[in-house]
Amino acid sequence: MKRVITYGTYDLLHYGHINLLKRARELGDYLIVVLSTDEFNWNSKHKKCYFSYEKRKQLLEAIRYVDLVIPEENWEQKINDVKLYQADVFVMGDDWQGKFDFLKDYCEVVYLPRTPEISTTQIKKDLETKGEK
Ligand code: C2G
Repeated sequence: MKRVITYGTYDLLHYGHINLLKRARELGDYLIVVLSTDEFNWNSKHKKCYFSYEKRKQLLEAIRYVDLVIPEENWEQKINDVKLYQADVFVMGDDWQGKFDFLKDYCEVVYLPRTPEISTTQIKKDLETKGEK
């Protein structure tokens, strides 16, 4: 069984995330999503999530491409995760191009093209603008 692993916040889940998860899953037989906890997002990524970790986990677990959701608590856990979950492929969107090449010593590293026109930031901006009309 070819195991794929990917990381993210996945807040305000949108079709760009789904596109990524679909393609990641197609690279193997089993997809693990390591989901940033609320604390990690706030302390290390300076992101305030709209949905809590539990709600974001619930959403991801409902996606047909996702087989397992586990917490991402720090930047340093990836090597251990790849070993512990026996991941064969590490996948991220290409906004992270090159940032995780150190994992090539442990597994295949694949950066997939982002879905360009959608982002959580854009959604929030659009909602604010619409709210002003
Ligand atoms: N993504 C995408 N297209 C978009 C938006 C996001 O392909 N329009 C991808 C990102 O490249 C990433 C995944 O969807 O691979 C999750 O995106 P985020 O939740 O923004 O993840 P991020 O905050 O970048 O967290 O340790 C790594 C970090 O946890 C990554």
